[in-house]
Amino acid sequence: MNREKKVAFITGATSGIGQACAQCFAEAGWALVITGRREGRLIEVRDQLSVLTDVHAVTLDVTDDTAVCAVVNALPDAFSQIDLLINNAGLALGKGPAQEADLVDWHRMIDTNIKGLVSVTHALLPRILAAGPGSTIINIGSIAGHTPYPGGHVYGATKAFVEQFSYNLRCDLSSSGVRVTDLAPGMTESEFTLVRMKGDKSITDDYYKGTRALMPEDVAQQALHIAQLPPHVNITRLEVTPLCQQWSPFTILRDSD
Ligand code: NDP
Ligand code: 8X3
Repeated sequence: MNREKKVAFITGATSGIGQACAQCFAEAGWALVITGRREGRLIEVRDQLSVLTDVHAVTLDVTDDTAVCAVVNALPDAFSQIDLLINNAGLALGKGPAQEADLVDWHRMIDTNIKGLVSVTHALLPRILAAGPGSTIINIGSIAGHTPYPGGHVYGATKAFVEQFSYNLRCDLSSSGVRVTDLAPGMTESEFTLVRMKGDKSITDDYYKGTRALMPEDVAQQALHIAQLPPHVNITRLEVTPLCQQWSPFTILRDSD
């Protein structure tokens, strides 16, 4: 492997935004560590991208902090210095009101979107610092971390954590030259809604029908832009939405409703 290549470590690279980031950074000449739980998908992505760059693919459930440490400790030498971490693995589960939500779903979102992201960051920080000035952490947040909506309850709250954690990390890391960004997309057409709706394809299709949502590649392009900026430039938060996604007026509940 050419050691001159920068290395990007991407969680959740088996579909959607993570997979698009893997493709985009491979095309830009970065070496990749790609992870995700679905081994078959991961191998497919690795095989597609290996023609473009050096790829180390390893199955990883980010909620398993022992596995996170094991994967990081076992990184091959050529991939051991991490210039970019994209903390992308995440999910929403359910979109009904809080009072009808399943506690198991709430815990899974917290375990994945908060605890998983924190575990991966903690395990990789020494290697990101070793990569030196200009290295970058991109945390995939969401507009849901900023804008409340019915059914957003724990999902939105996990993304608010991602935003604040990103800012606080930036405070501690900037003197080392490490940049941190909360990249916060809006509606992006991926497997996200299928997962959120527990495999209900008709709800998923209806959700995207008649829209021109962001595609995962649109978000990946933003990640590449952030990572390739000069080392003194830190995008703190980048919110990106499709043009078709718009704010609404406040809902006013009236006695007659
Ligand atoms: P996808 O469902 O297409 O991708 C999610 C990825 O996360 C998959 O690769 C999945 O891999 C991985 N993942 C989920 N749980 C775990 C886990 N426990 N351990 C490891 N990997 C896991 O959705 P998106 O690409 O849209 O979502 C990516 C990120 O973007 C998420 O953090 C999401 O919250 C965020 N986001 C999405 C938006 C959207 O509208 N789609 C908008 C704003 C933010 P596998 O199942 O193989 O483990
Ligand atoms: C997902 C974006 O608008 O579905 O993070 O909550 S949204």
